[in-house]
Amino acid sequence: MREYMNGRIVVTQGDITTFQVDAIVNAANKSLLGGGGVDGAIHRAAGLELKEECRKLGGCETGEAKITKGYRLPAKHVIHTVGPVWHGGDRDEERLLAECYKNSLQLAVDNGLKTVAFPSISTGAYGFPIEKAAPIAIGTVKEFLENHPEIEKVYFVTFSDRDLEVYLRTADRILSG
Ligand code: AR6
Repeated sequence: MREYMNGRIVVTQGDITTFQVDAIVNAANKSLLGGGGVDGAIHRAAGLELKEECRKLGGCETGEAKITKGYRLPAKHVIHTVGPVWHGGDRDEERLLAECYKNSLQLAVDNGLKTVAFPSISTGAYGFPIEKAAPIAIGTVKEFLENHPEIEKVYFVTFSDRDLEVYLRTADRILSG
């Protein structure tokens, strides 16, 4: 298993639904009622109670985040965030993606959570290029952690081999300088 660790940030590969952390982040859609990709995997693993709680949340705007319990997941909570759909880069996509990471971590802090695992938000069905998304993800989290010592560990959980390579290269560039 290839992994990169620098301080409180870990880049790794795997199925995020297996992570035993205070919260895993879900790359959801505005309805928060489930879908494909990592969202589908999380809902399948958590069980139907997750959808019942999500139904009460009244959806979520792009860039924002909402929290639920983890139900049958090993993770205690799920933080649901809605990434931007990539339209070419001129619709504020980069700022909105950074907001997803910031608002998810702020919600973790507000709830006293210390370990958080992120998937690569927006880079699947929503089409955000991974080469552009990875530095936003890692750079935004790095900056947040500098101001929030209470978060102990953040995992970037990549799924494909190619995404892992991009994240490893990006982490090396941004974090070990
Ligand atoms: N663990 C970790 N990462 C995963 C897993 C998993 N089990 N499964 C997929 N990925 P996507 P988006 C990776 O499409 O682009 C949904 O239908 C996947 O390889 O899940 O933000 C929602 O309901 C990719 O790298 O999310 C929305 O409608 C990354 O997760 C829409 O897709 C994100 O891909 C959101 O699209």
